Amino acid sequence: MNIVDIRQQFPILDQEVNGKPLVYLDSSATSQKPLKVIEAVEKYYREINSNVHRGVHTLGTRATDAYEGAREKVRKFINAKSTQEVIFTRGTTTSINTVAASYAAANLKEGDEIVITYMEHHSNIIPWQQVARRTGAQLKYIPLQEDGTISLEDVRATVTPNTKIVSVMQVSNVLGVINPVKEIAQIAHENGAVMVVDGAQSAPHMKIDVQDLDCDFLAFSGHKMCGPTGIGVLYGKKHLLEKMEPIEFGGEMIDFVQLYESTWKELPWKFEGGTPIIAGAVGLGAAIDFLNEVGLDNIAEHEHKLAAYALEKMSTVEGMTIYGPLDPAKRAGLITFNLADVHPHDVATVLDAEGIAVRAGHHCAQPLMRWLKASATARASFYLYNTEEDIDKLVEGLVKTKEYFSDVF
Ligand code: 7TS
Repeated sequence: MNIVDIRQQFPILDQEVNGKPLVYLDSSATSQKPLKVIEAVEKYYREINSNVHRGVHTLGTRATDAYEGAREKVRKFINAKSTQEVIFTRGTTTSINTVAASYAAANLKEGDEIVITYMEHHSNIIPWQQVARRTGAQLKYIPLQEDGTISLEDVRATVTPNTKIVSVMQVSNVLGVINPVKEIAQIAHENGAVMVVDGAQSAPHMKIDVQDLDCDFLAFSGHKMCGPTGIGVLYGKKHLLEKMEPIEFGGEMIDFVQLYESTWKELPWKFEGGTPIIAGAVGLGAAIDFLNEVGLDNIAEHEHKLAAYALEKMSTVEGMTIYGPLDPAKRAGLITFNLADVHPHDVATVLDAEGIAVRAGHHCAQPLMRWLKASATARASFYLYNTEEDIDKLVEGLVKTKEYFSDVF
């Protein structure tokens, strides 16, 4: 599929915002949705909608097949051994909270350690703070190098035989760095810890093979990878998930219910209490078909080129500070920046008037913002539908912003 065909799949891109053609550079927050996904969700509601795993009627069977078919697509997408290892959740946040509330709460005690990094998203910090508080375990941070990357020496120095959980993002939503999670998983395992990977910013953009990474858990969100909001995935190794208790109890997840005790369904359903996110899963399945059709390697290459182009062009704007490594080889497709003393919200407002959507704020990474010594930053993030022309418009917009706030230069 060439870029014209790809863009045609995204009807939302074909509109004017504030009288200018929309330039959408906020895909790290949420991606746009291709027709394939919109149509799959519509077809589900028009033709299939019914509850799953319950009735014997035909629509119920079709809905169950569609839901479980989506699970198989996810399994293949991440190369899990079995669909029993693929749990549908609301998104990355719920997936990480499930590991913290179920696995960590049951297995951690005083003296144990949980290791994360300074660059984590709040949803990979707060669940661990909470479980550390409840169990008496200690939360430790792997420091960052000057350019925002992680060194394996620092990982080795932080992870000890007392470490029970290591949880790291594969791609940073602020620095754009790609972390060596496979090597970190190996260090975690040498110390007897389990490895959790936050794949929110990697699963949409690069091929992930959970068996090759040898991670114990992987969390990601459908809405960042062309799928609907409200659906996400928790992958876990079967032998770990089998020993874990569900965190939501009710319909769908039980086997037998007695008056005073109950037993659970087998994996993965014991973690999917209540009516599941059926249309969301169907939409995610269609998103995976779409991403496979374009090719994850092609998407990664396209974004890599865009990031290299953006780094080069944006660096020419006077007063520009770019966060994270300047070597494009170390980065994924997003660039976080500040323009002299102009507040990032002002940058985003001027760009919005030009039809350009970027994000401004702390990007749910306040500890990292403090490490960067920035109270807030602006961020442009790219996906398969972005072009060099989008980046040219961003740079033009930034020059305009600079002129607009010329008194601070
Ligand atoms: N982890 C990372 C690395 C993320 O970037 C995000 C969302 C999450 C977890 C949480 O995902 P959710 O789908 O459960 O909300 N990141 C962003 C962002 O960068 N801007 O808006 C949301």
